[in-house]
Amino acid sequence: MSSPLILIAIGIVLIAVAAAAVLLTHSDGKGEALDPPESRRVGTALKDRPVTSYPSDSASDDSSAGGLLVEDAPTDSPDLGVPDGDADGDLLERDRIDEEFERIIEEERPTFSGRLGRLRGVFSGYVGSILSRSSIDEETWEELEEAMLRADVGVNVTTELLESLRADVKKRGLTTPQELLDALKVEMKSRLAGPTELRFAAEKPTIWLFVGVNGVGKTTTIGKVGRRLTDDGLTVTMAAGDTFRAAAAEQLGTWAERCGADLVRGAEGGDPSSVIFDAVASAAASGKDVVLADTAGRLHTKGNLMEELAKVRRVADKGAGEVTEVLLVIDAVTGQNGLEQARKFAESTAVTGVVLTKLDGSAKGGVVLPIRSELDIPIKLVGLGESALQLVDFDADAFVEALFESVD
Ligand SMILES: Nc1nc2c(ncn2[C@@H]2O[C@H](COP(=O)(O)OP(=O)(O)OP(=O)(O)O)[C@@H](O)[C@H]2O)c(=O)[nH]1
Ligand SMILES: [Mg+2]
Repeated sequence: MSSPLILIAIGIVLIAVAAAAVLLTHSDGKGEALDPPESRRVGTALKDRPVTSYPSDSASDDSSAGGLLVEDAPTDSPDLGVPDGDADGDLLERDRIDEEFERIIEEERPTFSGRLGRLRGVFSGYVGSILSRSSIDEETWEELEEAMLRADVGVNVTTELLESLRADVKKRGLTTPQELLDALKVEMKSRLAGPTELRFAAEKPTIWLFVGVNGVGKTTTIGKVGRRLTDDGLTVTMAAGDTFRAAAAEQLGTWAERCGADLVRGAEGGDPSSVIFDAVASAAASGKDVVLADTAGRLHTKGNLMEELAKVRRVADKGAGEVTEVLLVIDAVTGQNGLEQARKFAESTAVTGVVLTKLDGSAKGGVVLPIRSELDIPIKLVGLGESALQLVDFDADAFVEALFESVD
């Protein structure tokens, strides 16, 4: 081979080697452009994640395994032999980002009217149609009735409320649909109004018991109430009175850890009364202000389970302090069945107030009207999401206004 040809061949080989070197650098996991470090990937994912969808992303039918709670479980996991160095750094970075993300979520303290979700504008279609009429006629009354039944106000209260409204219209000589709707709003607001504050015992500890059917949000509500109390500078003991499943105590433990509350738990399958009794004794001994007692979800139709609950309530009152609230947690999605739940739980545990959860996702909140007016139980709190701050005092005015609000 002549020397120019040799030179050209050497040149081609050199170019090929250089090209291969460049390709190798970009495909070995260290090249920025193709594969950024783990921490940066997490950061990007965090930024791209829509903040408002996080709570519902974590929703799960199996509450004990609910994404948010399990993700945030205490990090005292056993040593898995992960070498020190980058892996630890990445874990720390991920923890930091998770904490930051949670902080962003947590700062999202909702307003009552801001997150009424599907409840908002439940009546709005009817309102538009009623207002388009020139007078109050039979069809107007029919439309009002249909609107109220759809919002789960229930037949009894709807009939009774419309009858009293008819009398009012006659007595005050109301003629326009606008006057009629205004009168209906006033009537609904006054029927729903009631005390929302949670009462404290004269002597510590105050004991609040949370009861309700399965999966309505009892444990989550305890976590939120615990957060509210500790934010106010009070000290809290949580009692894991749901002894049905070990996971229930763990779920409560996660909430306790988050807000710096004590947790008292018993053996799985143990007597819930004694767990709560022990929690009250422990709270009294350490001077805690409030005991928040969880109970296992139970069907209101099961007599033996309702009796067990009556015993829990009696025993909780036996030691130091006093049970000043028995809060019945009702899922807004339940609709009319919520009334029956309230009736049965009130019979066995003298319910002092209702917590209506998941109102962020339901248009069926109207059941609070019969609960308030037929059973005379005040609606005290409303759950508007899954995270710690998404609990607000019930606001009758805002609730009724949301029902009537027009949504375009
Ligand atoms: N969207 C929404 N979800 C909620 C709310 N409150 C609770 N949840 C969710 O409802 C599910 C059940 O909540 P839990 O607190 O475990 O219910 P529980 O009544 O303790 O359930 P059991 O102990 O099994 O009877 C979980 O996924 C919660 O995150 C709320 O106000 N809004
Ligand atoms: Mg629970």
